[in-house]
Amino acid sequence: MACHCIGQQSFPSNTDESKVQSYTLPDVLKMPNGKQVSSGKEWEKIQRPYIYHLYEEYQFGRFPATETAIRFRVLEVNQNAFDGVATRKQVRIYLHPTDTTVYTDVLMYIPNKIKTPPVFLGLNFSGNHIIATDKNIILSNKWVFARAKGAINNRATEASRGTDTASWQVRTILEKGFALATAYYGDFEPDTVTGYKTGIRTTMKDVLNIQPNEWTAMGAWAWGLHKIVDYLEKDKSIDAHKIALLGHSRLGKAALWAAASDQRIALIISNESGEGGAAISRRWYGETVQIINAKFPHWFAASYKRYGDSVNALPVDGHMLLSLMAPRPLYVASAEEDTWSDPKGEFLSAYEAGKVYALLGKKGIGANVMPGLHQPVGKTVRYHIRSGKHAVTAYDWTQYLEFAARWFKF
Ligand code: GTR
Repeated sequence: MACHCIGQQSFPSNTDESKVQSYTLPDVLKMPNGKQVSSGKEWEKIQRPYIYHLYEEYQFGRFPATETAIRFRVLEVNQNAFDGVATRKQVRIYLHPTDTTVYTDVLMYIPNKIKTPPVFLGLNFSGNHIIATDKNIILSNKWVFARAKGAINNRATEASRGTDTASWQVRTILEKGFALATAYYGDFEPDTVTGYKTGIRTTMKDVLNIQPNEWTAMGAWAWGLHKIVDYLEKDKSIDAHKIALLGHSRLGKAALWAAASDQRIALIISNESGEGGAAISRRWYGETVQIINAKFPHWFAASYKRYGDSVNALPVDGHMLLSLMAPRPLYVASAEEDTWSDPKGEFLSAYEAGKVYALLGKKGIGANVMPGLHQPVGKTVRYHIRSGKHAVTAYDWTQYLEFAARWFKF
């Protein structure tokens, strides 16, 4: 047993499969009245909203019910990006009706050869400028982590450009005929305990009719994606019916919550989203509810913290979050060395969510036996585990592009 220290306190964490105790998952098809869901209609009308609200109550906080209209300004368009392969577009989305300092900048690359292509959407970790070496990407001037590459005094510098190209594989995405849209998650809320004070949970609270403590940083990032989808629906250069949302790690958790909250997102990819994302919390392996709440108290609802040492009583678990993606195509991926995210827990969760997909006439992952490395399994719900560490790699992108191409008949 390894002990994970946060400040003076240490929390137990485990990576020994033989020490994982048995657990019982909440039955995703058991309705509040005790009966089993027996039709797709019952799922849509009763069970899905019920599970969604459990997530609002116990994990992510309330998702703003007040819809707002966005305004946007195209800051820049250039048809010669990536040696003429793509059009680069940078769009500022104003989130607040009057305060023009509340915005997110979306960077898009759209393949020139394809008319209204499907689009991959994903938040990035420290500014749009990290995803490609393209010098024309506007350098974010928002707060970033001190550890972000090239950062000085928590701000990006020229040295920050192109520091995460490996995670984005833009050229490959374009070659396969997809567009890409990305924005910095810190545009919505800086990822710190006090980040809400300068983020949209404060700046938008009167517009959205929600107090900062009624929702969470994860909720803010998910809502940010929701607003980008509003924009994509207005952008005639891409097909907004074919939005594939990809999220890695903490942004995988945010992506799952965004897709649970916004069904315009047509396809979802959880890349190593781990605890609080795809993984099964009841499995004592890797990160735990207790650890994640101690380390990142701003990510989740206060009620989630009550389950740190009684995880078996938690009304939700990863398979229920994944079931909120149904019937949309869902890809869950793990990495062998990423034990912190609990690959087996991610797999089992994807497998379990298959019950809801089956109810809706879709095929999940057939067997509950984990596949070997680099052997993707499943149809509408797909899963792979690859060798290597916690990251988004070229291998992952190859699978996601193939998956999206198949589902978008593209
Ligand atoms: C870790 C955290 C994980 C995961 C990861 C990341 O520190 O414990 O839940 O979200 O960060 O986002 O890279």
